Amino acid sequence: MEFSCWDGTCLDLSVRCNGIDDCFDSSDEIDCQVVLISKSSYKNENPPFLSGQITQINVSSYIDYIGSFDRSAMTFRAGFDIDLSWFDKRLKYVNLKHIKSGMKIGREEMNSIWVPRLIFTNSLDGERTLFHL
Ligand SMILES: [Ca+2]
Repeated sequence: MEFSCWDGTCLDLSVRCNGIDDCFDSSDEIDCQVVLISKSSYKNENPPFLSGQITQINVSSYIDYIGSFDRSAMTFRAGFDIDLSWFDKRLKYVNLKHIKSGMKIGREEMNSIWVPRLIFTNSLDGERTLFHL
């Protein structure tokens, strides 16, 4: 299948929304959102519910580093990568592609959807959740 750039150039559909400007006019990278949200009914402060059950969140993590031990203050620094996954049937998905590492959504989309809060209560930097996209 092919995609037609706004200037009429035809390119393979696989280059549509791949993060690279393939069309001379960059039209292959326009409207590449992954998540469609119903602005009228979606409330991002409410978690999704499946048949009245609590939302299941799958968590995986690994430690990047541990160091900077301070015995007197009883503190140390650590870096984590934490992946969270869940299903939100209120969302519709478009422009999905098979990517081994998985697809990521943009910051604007991330700010528009419900995301579980992940809190480290004993962090030196205070209670907060950081997202790196
Ligand atoms: Ca492209």
